[in-house]
Amino acid sequence: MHKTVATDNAVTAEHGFFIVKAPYARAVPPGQPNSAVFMQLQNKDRQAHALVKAVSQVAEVVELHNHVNEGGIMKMRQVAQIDLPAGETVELKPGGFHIMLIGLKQALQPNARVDLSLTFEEGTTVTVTAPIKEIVAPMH
Ligand SMILES: [Cu+2]
Repeated sequence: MHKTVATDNAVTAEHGFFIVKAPYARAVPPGQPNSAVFMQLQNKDRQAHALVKAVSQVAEVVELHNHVNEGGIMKMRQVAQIDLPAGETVELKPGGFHIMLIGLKQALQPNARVDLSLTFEEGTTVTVTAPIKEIVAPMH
């Protein structure tokens, strides 16, 4: 069972233990190869889970990323999974965890949408539609 509802400009998708709140993709001009998607991931279960995979038609490759501080410089790196502690909400945001879109097949223009499917370690897949927004922050 999967449902998607739009409330207050924040699209929410829910499936099994997982609620995806307020997903959005970063707008990028034509010719820009990469972008990122952010959201809040809530784990309703009493056990820890993890996001292990994301897929989207808009990019050649989709990776899970985090930012790490290396000698005072923030660098992003791929991670195998994004841990979701029991009962908690983890925020994917600029400068932290994000879903990286690499090799965009199309420009991501404000007010359009990106469809994304998220797969969790126990097998659940949640389909999310993320509005595209302009973001001022310098990092993915
Ligand atoms: Cu990244």
